[in-house]
Amino acid sequence: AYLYNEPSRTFNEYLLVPNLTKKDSVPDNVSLKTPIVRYKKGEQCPLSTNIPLVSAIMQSVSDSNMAIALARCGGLSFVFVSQPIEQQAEMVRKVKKYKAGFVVSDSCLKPDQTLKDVLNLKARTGHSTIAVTEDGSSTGKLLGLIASRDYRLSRTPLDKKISEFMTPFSSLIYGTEGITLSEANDMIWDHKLNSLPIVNKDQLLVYMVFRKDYDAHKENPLELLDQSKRLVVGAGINTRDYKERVPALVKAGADVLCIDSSDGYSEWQKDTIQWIKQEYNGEVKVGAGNVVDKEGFLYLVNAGADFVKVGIGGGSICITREQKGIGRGQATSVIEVAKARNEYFKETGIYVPICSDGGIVHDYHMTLALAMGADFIMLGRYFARFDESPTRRLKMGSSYVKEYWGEGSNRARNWERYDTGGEERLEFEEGVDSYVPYAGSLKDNVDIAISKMKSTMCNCGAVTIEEFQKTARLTLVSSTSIIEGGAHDVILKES
Ligand code: MZP
Repeated sequence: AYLYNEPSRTFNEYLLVPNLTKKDSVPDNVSLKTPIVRYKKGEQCPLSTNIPLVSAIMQSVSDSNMAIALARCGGLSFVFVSQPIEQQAEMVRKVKKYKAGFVVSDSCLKPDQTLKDVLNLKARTGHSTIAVTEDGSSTGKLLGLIASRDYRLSRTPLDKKISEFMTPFSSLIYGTEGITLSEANDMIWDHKLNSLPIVNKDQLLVYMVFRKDYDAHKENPLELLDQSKRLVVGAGINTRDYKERVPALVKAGADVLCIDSSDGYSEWQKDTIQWIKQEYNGEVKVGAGNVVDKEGFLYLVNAGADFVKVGIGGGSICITREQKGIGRGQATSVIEVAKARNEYFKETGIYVPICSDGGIVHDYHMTLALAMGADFIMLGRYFARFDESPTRRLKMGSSYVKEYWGEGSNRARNWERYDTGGEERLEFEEGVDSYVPYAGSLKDNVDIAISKMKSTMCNCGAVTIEEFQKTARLTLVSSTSIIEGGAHDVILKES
């Protein structure tokens, strides 16, 4: 057997060492935009997200509700695969009903105004809103109005309600054709955001993703409106029924697929990727994994994978290492695969993003994963704790918990994920059924995690993920310095 000389390591064993913080290295200047699928040097990545977080391909994490909430925050969900094909496709369709767009103007609003009228009011009001017109022209009929975060909303209860929904990346349309603005207002006041009414099938009341980096001086809002897109959603697939599942998901509008498996270094994955690439002339994007080393990465990349997912055995609900004795420390896996990704880019001019999957316990682990070279991060436990996850919330003692179970548990029965070509059943469990502490809304938690991430990047003098990956300096920590890192040698006051 080949023996690795160094132990494989986890996120907990590393810290970042600050670099020079320049005066313009401030959180507002940090962009967390990140590529999701492969692209050629000098070309634009065909699919990127505004924050580097994606939700796990799991029954207890990623349904349409989670996908809508996360896409609104600038991330992406992969709807779980361990369900009937039509049911999964329906979840994808549900997410795709929502539109994302990028139009910004500073203006005041009235439902019978044209966009031109609205723009003319800009100077007088100083309000920042987004207007959407039927034909995208400034004289077209006004379809909707979006309040951006900057919109100084405080005068009416509706204003307050709308501002509650805002994230740094999102905005809300609250008008639509066929109804007056005040009617739209009433509807929103009465409904939760995730159940916004569809007042007219053709003119959906839709949610818009507001680009944080929008620059009103450089970009024409009307041009950005023709580019108006629907919310982005991914979907998991397996290496068994892909010939039926993939066409259904593609038809439903999935933007990207990902083969979901605990061990991706297999000929099954190669066959699946190649079938998809041939069948759709290379146009359908598909990620693969999971792998933990250079060999696995290159195998999937050469098979045509659009991104590669990294991690075996590090998931919070995962007992693969205990059951089968395979796996590798997550930090070491990410570092090695990122190195292989960079070498491959240098040799071929093709950049294949990598996703660190599983094992994130603290928010700062996300930042470490990026520094180690991950382009984006997949999380299960993290998202399972929020209102938007599909599982039950229960009271346990004096606190609330949410259910969270692994795809390799008897509860999920996702034998395809652990398939080694044998019988069509889960022969033994590789995951557990558990509870996680309930943590409130996704938006509140993601906002905090993102702000910590940006703050750390500023400490390290980086304002983009690419720059951070290149310049970050990581140090291993001893077990005693981990103790030093928490509050120590003080008597904590009761909170
Ligand atoms: P975590 O964010 O909860 O630590 O890990 C989530 C990841 O664990 C998933 O994205 C998936 O790769 C992996 N997973 C899901 N189910 C199991 C299992 O039952 C598992 N063993 O390991």
